[in-house]
Order: sequence, then structure tokens, then C-alpha cells
Amino acid sequence: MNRRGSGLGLFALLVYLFLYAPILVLAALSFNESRSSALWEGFTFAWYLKLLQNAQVMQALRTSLIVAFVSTVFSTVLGTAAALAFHRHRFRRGAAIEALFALPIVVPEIVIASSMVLLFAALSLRLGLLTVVLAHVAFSISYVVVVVRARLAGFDRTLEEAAMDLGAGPWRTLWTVTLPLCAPAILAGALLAFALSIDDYVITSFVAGVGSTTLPLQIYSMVRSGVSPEINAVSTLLLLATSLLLLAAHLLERGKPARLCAAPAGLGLALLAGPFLIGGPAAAAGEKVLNLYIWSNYIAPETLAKFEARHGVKVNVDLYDSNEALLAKLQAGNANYDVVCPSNYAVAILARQELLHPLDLTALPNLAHVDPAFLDRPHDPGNRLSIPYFWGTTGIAYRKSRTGPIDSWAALWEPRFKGRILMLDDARETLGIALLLSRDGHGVNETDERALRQAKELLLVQKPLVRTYNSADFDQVLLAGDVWLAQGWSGQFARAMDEDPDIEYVVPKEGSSFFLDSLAIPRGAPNPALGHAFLDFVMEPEIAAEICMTMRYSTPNRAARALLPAAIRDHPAIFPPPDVMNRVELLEDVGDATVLYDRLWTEVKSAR
Ligand code: N2P
Repeated sequence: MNRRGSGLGLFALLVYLFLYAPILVLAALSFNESRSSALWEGFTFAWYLKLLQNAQVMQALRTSLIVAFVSTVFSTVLGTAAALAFHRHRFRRGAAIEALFALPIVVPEIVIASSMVLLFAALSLRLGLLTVVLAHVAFSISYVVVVVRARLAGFDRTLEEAAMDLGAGPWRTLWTVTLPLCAPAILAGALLAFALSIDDYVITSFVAGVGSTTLPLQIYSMVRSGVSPEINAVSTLLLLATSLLLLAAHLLERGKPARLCAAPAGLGLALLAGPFLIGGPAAAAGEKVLNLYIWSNYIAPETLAKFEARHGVKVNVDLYDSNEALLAKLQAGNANYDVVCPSNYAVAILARQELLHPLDLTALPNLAHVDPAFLDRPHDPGNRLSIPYFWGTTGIAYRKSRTGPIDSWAALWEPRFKGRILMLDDARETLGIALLLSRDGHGVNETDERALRQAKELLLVQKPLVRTYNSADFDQVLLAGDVWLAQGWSGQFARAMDEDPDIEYVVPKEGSSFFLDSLAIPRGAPNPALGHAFLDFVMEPEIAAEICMTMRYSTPNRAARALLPAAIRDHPAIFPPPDVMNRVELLEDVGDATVLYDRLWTEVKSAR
């Protein structure tokens, strides 16, 4: 090879490396014995085995396969029919009409996604499996049309004419001549549609309701509740399967013999279907389901399993990390949840918008165990709509050995900690802290526009120092050593302190906010009776104590607190002493200023 050729070769190699290095790292780490991505401790298949035992992943895989299969069948039939129509007939403005078919390929996914949600809401279709399938059919038809049409472009029409001359009618010609000749392209289109459906995240995340969590959605929610090598394993499998399917589609399109294409296609499908067949049983048809939408790190699977066993039902869980995400979901309508977990101020907003189902207190005898200090609060007088679940404080957790003692929010603005600071991704919490730090003594519930704008400026000043905004696994980021100081919520930090004695938690001297998170039943919940049963279940003293033990957020349940071991009952981060409680203020509903908070926070995050 001459020098120019080898130079080009090297360049191409570097480009490929740039493209594929992340994927190779992920695949390699899926075989790493260590949990941490920082060190290699040896080769193992353990994460793949663990995957097979993970009921949620298996369920998501099943959902993905069902959606992919059904949507592929429909989009292939419809797409092929459309391609044939364009091939056979000359339409007026045919080119323009054909271009319309290709449009969904270039329209931004996010636009398709939000328009679909609007359409489904207008049609009063509940978000779920059906809406996911409809959406997938809609976006994959275009691909099928394009692939089949390309094949038909080089199609020898004389073959069809010959069949007709020999006496075959149009249908017979279609069946015996046209379709068999196009079969490779149709199959390629189908494989492409299948792979796209298995892969899709953006559109699915908008149109999925409860019980329709696909594999990509599941992976994303696993990432949010703590990264584990299981995710690397499932991602590697997904990647391998879709690559094989696409390879088969490509070979078919190139006119390679069917035998050659069957191997990658079969292997790809087997990779997906294998775990499907070995995995545990799905929720039996007709089995009752409780759909729960709750903060991440707020309830343990063991606790849910107890509820499932006791009531002979299945619990579907979806997670979120901000009240705003919950509000958006419920305000969009038709979300299908039986139980949700808004903070006090979000209860007030939902109550105002009449989005909550009135509670039947006679079905909640365990409410008697809740400390009266947490009942009948201004956000929900008489607890007609919600029951207290957890409370906690917002503070700073820090790595002592790196930072020395910390007692002020100002530490999060110190240049020496540049790149080692984590802030919550939460409008009320971040602006709230900036308000506390401002000189004029604003509180965390400020509604004055000027004060809020000043707070935003303060967050902009801080931004270059911030490593990341994260409300989901901020405790894990601190534990991993990626940051030294993190703003976050008490419960997860109390757990982090247990895991690593170098971590300390403080509610800074300037004061802070605290939250009171409740369980409520959304209006239009499919199963409000089961929702009530769940609310009562979590207020049982033993269960409430277990939830507090596993999650370390603070229980408002008096009887449960008495059951806790002293180490938890007297833990200063979980049940803070009076001097700390005297300097925290409950986040309240700020009425019309809510929109302003959201806007200013978006401005902070999008600023460069
Ligand atoms: C749990 C978050 C605590 C909720 N991940 C704060 N309102």
C-alpha cells in the first residue's frame, strides 16, 4: 500500500475506534467480576445469569418482544401495500405523496412523540401496550416503504405482464410473481422494523403507560436507580441482537441467498427470545395489578413482594425523580396509575387541579399509627386526598477526607471544589438554596420575581463548578468518589454514610428545606380499591418500619418508629435533633410562581 493509502487507513481506523470504543468498553465491563468500572477483577458470566433472574428485566423483554412482533407484522403489511401502490399506479403529485411517507424518518423523534401523546389524549386512549404498538407501527411503516420501494424500482415489470398474458388475474400475479420476487426486500423491511421497535426509547417513553415498560425504558430506569454491571450485560445483549438483525436485513437487501441471511437473523431472534422462554412466568392474564408511580429509592422490591403475596396481585412500578415529572405525567391525563407519591406542595397543586381521587378513610384504619403532627396539614386538610409516607431534609453530604468539615451552603460555591460538586436536578431545591444564601434573607418559598432572578444568577455563577445535576443516584455518585460534595436528600445519604464512614451529612447553618411526601390515588385510577389497600399496607407499623429501615428516609409513622433499632431511631441524618429541625422550612406550594421556578431552572440548566 502506498503512503497515502496507509494514512487513510489509519485515519479510518481512528474514526472507527472513536465510534466503537464506548460500546467495546461496555461489552467488556459486562464480563467484569468487579462492580466498579474502575478496576478489572476477572472474567465472569455472573451478570448475565443475574439478568435471567431479574423479573423486571424479563418482563420488559417480553413486552418489547410483543410490541416488536405485533408492530412489525402491521407495519410490514401496510408498508408493503403502500410501496406496491406507488409502484403500480401513477398518482397525481405522486412524488410529493411518496415523500410524505419518508417524512417520519427525518422528523425529530421528540416531535413525533409529543404529537402522539396529544393525539392519544384527544382520543381518550389510555397509555399502555396498545398506544406503544400504534406508535411503533406509525414510525416503522416509513422504513418498510423505503426498503420495499427500492427493490421495486429495479423490478422487471415484464415478469408481471408475462403472468397476466398467461391468464393470471391481478391477485394471482401478486401472490405468485410480485410478492415472491420482493420477498427479500419485504423481509429486510420487517427485520428493520423489528430492530427499530426493540431499540426505541424516545417515542416509547412518551406513549408508554403502566405495564408497558419496554426493555430500553427498563434499562434507563435501572441506570437512574444506580448503575450495576447488569445494565452492561443487558445492553450488550440488546446491541448484539439488533446488530445481527440489521446485518440480516442488509444481506437480504443486497440479494444474498436466504441461507446466508438466516444465520444472523436466527441468532439475533434467538438471543432475544431465549431469555424470554427461560425467564420466569409473566403476570398471569386476568391477574390483578397495582400500578405504582413513586420516587426512585423509595420502596424496596421485598416490600412490594409482601404486598403481592398478601393480595394475590402484581405490582407494576415506574420511577421518577422530581415532582415536576409526576405532575406532567398526571396532567397529561390517561396515565393509569393507582398510587402516586407527590410531595406536600405537589399534593396542593394536584388538589387544585382536581387530579386526585378522594380517599375513603374508613378503608385506612392504619392511619391511626401516623404521628398526628403529620396529619391534617395545610396542603391537605383532613387528609381527604393523601396520607404521609416519608419525610426528610435536604442537605450536603461530603467526603470528609477531601473537604474537611463543612457547615455552610457556601461550600458549594467554593472554587477549590470545582468539578467535585453535585447539585440536585430540582427547581425548588436548587433555587431554594440560592434564595437562602442571598443576603436579603429570602426563604425557600419565595415568590418575588426579583429575588428569584437573583437566585438564578447565583446558580449561574456556581454552574462552572458543578460536575452534574442529579436527583436520582446522587448518593452513588458521591460513594463512587466522582464528587466530594453533593446536595441531596437525607435518606439516601444516611445509607451512604453506612457504606462509607468517610461520608458525613449536614443540614447547613443557613437553614434548608424539608419535604413531606405523601401517597395518593390519582383521579381515574383503574383500581382505587387496591390503591387504598396499598396505602393501608404501608402504614402498618411493621411494614412502615421495614420501609424506613431499607430506604432510610424518615417515617411519619409513630408506631413504626418505636419498632426501629436504636441506630436508626437515633440517627441524626434520619431523625434530626431539634436544633436542626428549627432551621428547616417545609417546601410549600408557591402558586403562580411555580411556572417561574421551572422557567428559571431550565434557564440555568441550558446556560453555557
Ligand atoms: C427519593 C427522593 C426523595 C424525595 N429518591 C424528595 N422529595
